[in-house]
Amino acid sequence: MSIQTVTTTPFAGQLPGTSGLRKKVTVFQQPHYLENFVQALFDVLHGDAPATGQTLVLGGDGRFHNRTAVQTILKMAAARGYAQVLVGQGGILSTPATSAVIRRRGANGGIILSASHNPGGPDGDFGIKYNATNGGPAPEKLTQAIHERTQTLTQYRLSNAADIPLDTLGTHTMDGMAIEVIDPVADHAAVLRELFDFDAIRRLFASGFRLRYDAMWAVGGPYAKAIIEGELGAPAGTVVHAEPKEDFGGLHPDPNPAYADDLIAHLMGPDAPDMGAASDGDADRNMILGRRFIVSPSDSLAVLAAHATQVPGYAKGLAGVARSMPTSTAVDRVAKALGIACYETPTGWKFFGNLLDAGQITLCGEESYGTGSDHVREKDGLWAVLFWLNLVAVTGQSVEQLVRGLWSAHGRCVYSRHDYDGIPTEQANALMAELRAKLAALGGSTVAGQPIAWADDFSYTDPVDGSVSQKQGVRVVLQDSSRVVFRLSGTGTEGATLRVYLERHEPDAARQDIPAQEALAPLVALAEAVARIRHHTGMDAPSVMT
Ligand code: VG1
Ligand code: CO
Repeated sequence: MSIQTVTTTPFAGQLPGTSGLRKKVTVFQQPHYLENFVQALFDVLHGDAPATGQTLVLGGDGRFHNRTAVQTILKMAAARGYAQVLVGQGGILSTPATSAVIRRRGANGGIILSASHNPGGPDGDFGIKYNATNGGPAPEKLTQAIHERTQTLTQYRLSNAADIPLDTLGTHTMDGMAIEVIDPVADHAAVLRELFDFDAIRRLFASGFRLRYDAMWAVGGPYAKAIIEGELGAPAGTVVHAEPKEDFGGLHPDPNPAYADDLIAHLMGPDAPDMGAASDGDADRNMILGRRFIVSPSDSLAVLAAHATQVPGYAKGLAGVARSMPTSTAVDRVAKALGIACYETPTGWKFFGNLLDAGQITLCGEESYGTGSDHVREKDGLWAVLFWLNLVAVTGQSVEQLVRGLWSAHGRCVYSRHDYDGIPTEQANALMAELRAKLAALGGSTVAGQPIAWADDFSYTDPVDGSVSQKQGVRVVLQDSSRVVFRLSGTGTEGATLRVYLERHEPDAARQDIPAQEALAPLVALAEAVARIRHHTGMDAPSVMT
């Protein structure tokens, strides 16, 4: 055995946020930084014991520093006594694919190297997250324990072995630990094949249906190419920007109308395809577009729930559904009509895990372009695209018709999110503190001409394990149930991002085509009046509106 013990000292701030630990690449490049975090993770998972007999899954979204980090973690896993590591070829595994591999191979857990939708490259962001044996993101109790451990670490251990060749499939041994370089697509594809009517989708493409799938130069490319072009017969070139690049071509791999502007241009253009789709850095997010029609992620979740029984994997119906608190109430209305439960959780996929494990929900989603089901324990971009393709194929309706069907049955939840990026942290905290201090007085008052029914700071008690998460977002709800939600992002790496979520229900079909920003203008005025966004941030307008 050639294991070395390295003396180290703690780094401040190794606290995972909404989804893992995210920092600038330059922070992760500091000597001992990644090692400290991984050692803390292993210490929390295994205490003083070696990880005898255990299997770890390892991969990332291919961004800059991915390969270096993979080699380091392999050496640390070997030193920890893991029996086996399953690593994606080229160090690549999308987030949903990692979840699929953990579950199908019965692994004990997995490490995903990704900062998801954050930009990459030497000046960009890097990230690391741990998924447990159910394939889902580590719960808060675990991430908290890891953070505490990072504060007391004095040493870490790693093998002196040479790097492993990652680009070819095969098996290796490192200090007694087996390493298998696996096909990153196979397990995920097997899971998806069981859920959807691939024959119906094949017929759809054969009939001339045109899709443009923008992988945003990120990890979704290889998966979408293999399944949509390879298996489902979509013409070559259906999946664009398909080759994962270390810097995502210098772009934000964030599928929303602001950053996927190239896709929007194609779908709005004269020769627009029938459907557009995009996925993010680690391919867990999805954006869906119809021809000259943008689908709001909250509506997407509601449409999938409403039509789920038309897809083979959900033919028996849904146990229940869940959405993150800021996500629109469109899915609540569908759930009510179906007679199934709808849960409201804090932002972040980790909060769906217990409900999925307990069989209380089948579908879940977030306003941030995330949708998924109990097939894995992560949101899943390709899954959502296949679900939509399957629905279009079997209903004969276009993307737009499916969404309009939702609106005519349940009214339209007009929705938008306004992000204010790069606010100095103290100023963002001051804004939230001032808002929180006002909450008690807001209920029953009238602000900017609008009667407020109630206001609170969202607190969640997990219905399965009873754990409580407080301060999950400030809600200001009007008498007509319109609402504004305020929270600070937990995924950024520079200053703070304020997210303002706006929702208003429009039952009147004649008014459902009013552009969202226009329909929501009174709520924007309300948000400014209660939170004094201009005063605290110095910004006149949001950085991004989705
Ligand atoms: C954002 C989204 C949240 C999502 C998270 C991770 O978090 O709002 O809904 O779960 O990103 O998505 P925050 O704290 O910045 O609002 V991903 O695709 O970046 O892993
Ligand atoms: Co992501």
